[in-house]
Parts: sequence; structure tokens; C-alpha cells
Amino acid sequence: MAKTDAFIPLDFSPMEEQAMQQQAESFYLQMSKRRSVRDFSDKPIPLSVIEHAILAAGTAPSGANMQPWHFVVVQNPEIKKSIRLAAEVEERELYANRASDEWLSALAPLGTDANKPFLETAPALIAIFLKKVTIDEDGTKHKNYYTPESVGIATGVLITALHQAGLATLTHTPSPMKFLTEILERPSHERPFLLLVVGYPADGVMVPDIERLPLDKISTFL
Ligand code: IYR
Repeated sequence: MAKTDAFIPLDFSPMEEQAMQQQAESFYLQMSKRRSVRDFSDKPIPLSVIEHAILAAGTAPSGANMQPWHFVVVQNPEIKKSIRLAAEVEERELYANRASDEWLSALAPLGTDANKPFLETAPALIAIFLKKVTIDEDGTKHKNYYTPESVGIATGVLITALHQAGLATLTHTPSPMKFLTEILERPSHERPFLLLVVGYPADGVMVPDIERLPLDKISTFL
């Protein structure tokens, strides 16, 4: 972890107000087209897009700049298959026993069930891990701070970067996700945070007809 007492000038260019407004509006319009997709094409995706999206995610703010995240990109079909099988075990249990009736009826409009073929069809899965501690190369252990906030923000940046680069994603959280630690051979101080499915949407894919809340429902200006 780079530790420095030095300060450098901020690389910041002020924008004209009109340009700011245009940027804000066009970014919103672009983001409003982001939808969670559950039916993916198997068309390969350029690895450099994923690499740059992860670099963008790595710019997220984090507690004490500890950057408490690790991203595992899975393209190998056998590993994807193992993840699918393990995830479906948990999902079958969720849909049959763990989820309350209230939860199941909240999920009904999404049309989901325990089958997760997209975990094999999509060209890439990005497993995101949260590090409560960081262990340096020499074995020194550092505590990390605000880890769920930090990794959540980084995940948001990752989803945004992939979306603006023309890829579809699905935030998938089979629970529990311990199987990811085992299949991906991650150290025990890393906790699986989220599984992001990445690829092109399948041709003609349909998504649930749901809406976003308007500004006055999600914000208060004082
Ligand atoms: N993990 C399950 C269930 C599920 C839960 C929520 I909350 C969602 O927004 C969507 C699905 C599944 O993936 O089917």
C-alpha cells in the first residue's frame, strides 16, 4: 500500500456550467438505460474492457485508502460451471425454504428462479471479494476500514464502467457465497461480496417492466 506524507496538486479543470449540465444530463440518460440482464449471449468480450473497468473500480474512495477489494475474473468454462452448480444449490434452498413468502412475492415481478444458466453462458463472471484486513507480502496484517461502504462504491463504479463501455451486467448474490472462496481458492481473510455477471445481452432479451422512483421520492433538498 503506497503510504506517503507528500501532497501533489489536484488535477482538476473547472468546466463551464452549461457543459456541466449537459454532462450530468447525458450521464443520467445513459445510466437510465442500465438494466440488470439475466439472459446473456456467449459472444466473447474484449478483455481490455474488463481490465479498464476494474482499474476504474479501483479508483473508488476507500477507508484510509486501504482499497479493500479483490476482483477475480472468471472466463474458464469449467470454473464457471462449478460456480453455477454451487450457486444453484444455494438458490434451490433459498426458493424452497429460506425465502419468506413476502420475499418470494417481492421477487415475482423479476421472474427469477433457482436456475442460473447465465453463470455458464455469459463470457465473464467477476467475483468481488472484500478484505477486512490486508496482508502485505512480508506477512504484516493491516486492518481495513469502512469495508462494505468501500467495496460497495467500487462495485458501483465497476457496473457503471462496464455499462458505459457497452456491456450488460447482473449483480448476483447467491447466499451464502462461501463456495466462491473455495472454488476460486481465495485466502480466508477475503469475504465474497458479490458476483457480477458480464457480457452482451442475448438477442431480443426482455427485461421486467419496472420503473425508477422520481427525484422527489429519492431525495430531499433543504
Ligand atoms: N439470489 C436469488 C434471489 C434474488 C434476490 C433478490 I433481493 C433479487 O433482487 C433477485 C434475486 C436469485 O438470484 O434468484
